[in-house]
Amino acid sequence: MAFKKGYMIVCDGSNGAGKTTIIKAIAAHLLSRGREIVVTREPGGTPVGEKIREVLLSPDTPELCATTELLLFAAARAQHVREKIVPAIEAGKIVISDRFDAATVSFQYYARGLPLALINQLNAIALDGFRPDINIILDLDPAVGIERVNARGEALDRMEKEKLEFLQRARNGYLEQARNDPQHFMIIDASQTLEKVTSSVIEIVDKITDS
Ligand code: T5A
Repeated sequence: MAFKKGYMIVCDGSNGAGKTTIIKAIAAHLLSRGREIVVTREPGGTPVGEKIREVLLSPDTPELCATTELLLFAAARAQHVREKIVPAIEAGKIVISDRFDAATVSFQYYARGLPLALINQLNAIALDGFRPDINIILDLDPAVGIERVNARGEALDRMEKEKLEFLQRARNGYLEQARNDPQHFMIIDASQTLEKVTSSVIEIVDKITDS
């Protein structure tokens, strides 16, 4: 079958909810259907973005102020959209991103408390008119998510070291965004078994990419 159109699928949600794991499953599924894919992440995805990621997530810089944090997420996104995402979509590929612009609304507005108008303005500059086809939100109690990250045996990053109430506010931010824009957001209960979460996500991906 000839595929003409590129798409962008974002997998986002609570910390440790299983995004990385699910993205691998989506990628394998799409490849098995003959689709060309690009797997990427935020912050990061480009050489510049990955350098910014190090600054943002290193637990060694707890002094990073909220405005600097916001500007760095936006800067990484501006580079990501222009260097990687838009060219891939124009080439008919399916881009799967681990987090994207909704994360800034959840973390820097709902959790950090920066002004929504400023965040929307910076996202608009970074996105330059682009928007993903769907945000699949893996929803999980952050306490459970952090337990999963701990069980993975890795150190917590600067954001994961925030208080649970902060992570809870970010979680609520995703739920609120989904309520306000059901056309572009799908919530998946990430406390279910991995098999269940995977099959629900694949169903959504197929609906989007077969359309
Ligand atoms: N951020 C990001 C902002 O503040 N603003 C922004 O604009 C952006 C873009 C990014 C951080 O930056 C913040 C948000 C984040 O705090 P990240 O790498 O996206 O960092 O952060 P995390 O969400 O913390 O990502 P993790 O890699 O830690 O978690 P994942 O990818 O969600 O989880 P994953 O797949 O590694 O799974 C965790 C463990 O759980 C198991 C897996 O096997 C693994 O061991 N697991 C399950 N176990 C049981 N049942 C299931 N259903 C499971 N699914 C996975």
